[in-house]
Amino acid sequence: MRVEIPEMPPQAALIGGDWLATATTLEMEAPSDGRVVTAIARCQAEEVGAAVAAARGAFAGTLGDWAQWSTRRRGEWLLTMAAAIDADHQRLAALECLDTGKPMTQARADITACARYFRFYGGAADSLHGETIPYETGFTVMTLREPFGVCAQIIPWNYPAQIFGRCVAAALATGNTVVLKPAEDACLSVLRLAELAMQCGLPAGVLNVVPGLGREAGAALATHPDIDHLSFTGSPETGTQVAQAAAQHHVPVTLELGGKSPQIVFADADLDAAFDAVVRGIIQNAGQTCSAGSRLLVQREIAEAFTGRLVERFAALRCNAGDADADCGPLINARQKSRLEARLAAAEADGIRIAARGELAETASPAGHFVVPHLLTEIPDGHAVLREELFGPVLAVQVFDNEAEALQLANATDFGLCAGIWTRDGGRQLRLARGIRSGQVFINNYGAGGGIELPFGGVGRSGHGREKGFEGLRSYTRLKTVAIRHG
Ligand code: TXE
Repeated sequence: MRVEIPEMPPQAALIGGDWLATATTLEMEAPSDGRVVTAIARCQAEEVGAAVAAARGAFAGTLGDWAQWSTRRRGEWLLTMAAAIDADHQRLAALECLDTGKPMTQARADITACARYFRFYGGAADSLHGETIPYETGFTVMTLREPFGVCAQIIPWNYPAQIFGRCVAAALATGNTVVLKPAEDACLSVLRLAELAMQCGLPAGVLNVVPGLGREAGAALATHPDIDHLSFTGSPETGTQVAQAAAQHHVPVTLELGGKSPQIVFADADLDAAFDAVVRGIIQNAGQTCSAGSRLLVQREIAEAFTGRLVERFAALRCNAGDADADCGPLINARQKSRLEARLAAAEADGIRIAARGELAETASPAGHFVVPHLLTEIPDGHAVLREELFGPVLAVQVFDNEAEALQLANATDFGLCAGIWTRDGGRQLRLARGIRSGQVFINNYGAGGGIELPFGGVGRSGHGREKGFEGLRSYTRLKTVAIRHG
């Protein structure tokens, strides 16, 4: 079923409660067929400066006093926003599907998740508290959890609505104000969400959105001297740049930089359940998921049979436009497509076997940025396809003999975001869960990013800091210790 073209959001930036046009705009292409569907504002340093000033004013200043709203009142606002997202579900999902090219079913799941972030953090807003600390006689010591102030948020194109929910809901629930720079490749759902936030009565300046290019609006935001916190989701290279910029002003940074996550399947596992999760973990959003299970480690006894099943399944996977709701949509743009194709060609030239390829549907547009799913086997140890994030529907298979080898292979990457362990052996589950170097471990399931409630973030090249769940709420506050000597 084709999805109707939704009404487009404003071609402007949201600054201080007003939608402001910029001198120039950026055309937005649909990745499924290359059609220009609308344009977005192209903010420069001047607009970013105005947005930061508005966020400062709304935090506690000329524009308002968001930080002084009671936690209950802020929570209620978030719940109102969650209901507005639900009411706008069809339009938001259609925008997300068109803009990212992801299958409509996935786009719908993303909008549902976005609403859940607002509902979860709306409910949690008045449950976060400091502590009292036993100290010397005659003292009472307590900790206060305070908002940072102005939070800068730079988000990517792979899950615009979900990441908006994850970052904005947690920051607002804790009393911060926000300047958000969405990705130039996909941000239509974000602009619509910002429109909804204003319709739900969010005070002017509490949320500001400055669309534009990374090297212009993004760099201006990361280097701005008046931000108090920076949260970035994207590539390790850009993550390094923004963290260096923030360090100039001693601004704390949360970095979520992707991964090279393994799924480890032992011979004693529920192999049907593992099989489905392994396939889903890599084709979701055409593999453009930070938590994609892009490596399969499979025990030798079952390797041939398990891989044989994967060959059949991969050959049957279909790619098509987002609204055709196939197994995979396109990649986000021509650059990501040619980057992935070059890596696949290099892998083949290095003798890696392409054991199976999916197919492009006959109705798919030749102008879409499609790369069909690939299953790679016979990979030399340490090859780039085992270490680098390919960000496409490509599963790299390795075979292991025993638990020790599985652990060594799982940790043989600089990334460390997620891992899946499939075994019925309880001792092995716990040994591996402890031994694996990653922010999340799933045993006999693979959450592909995990739920809203589960703390999420990486180690090593995957970044640092935690978002989602209560931990995400804490990470948008800083602790103040108050020591009272009363005798
Ligand atoms: O990322 P960038 P790209 C990984 C994935 C992908 C690769 C490249 O491996 O193949 O990164 O994608 C903004 N100052 N991930 O080039 O450049 C940019 O506008 C400030 C993993 O799209 O990191 C966008 O809003 N900001 C990932 C955001 O940074 C800058 C999601 C991400 O873009 C900037 C996306 C600058 N100098 C890609 N340059 C994940 N963790 O899920 C760019 N930006």
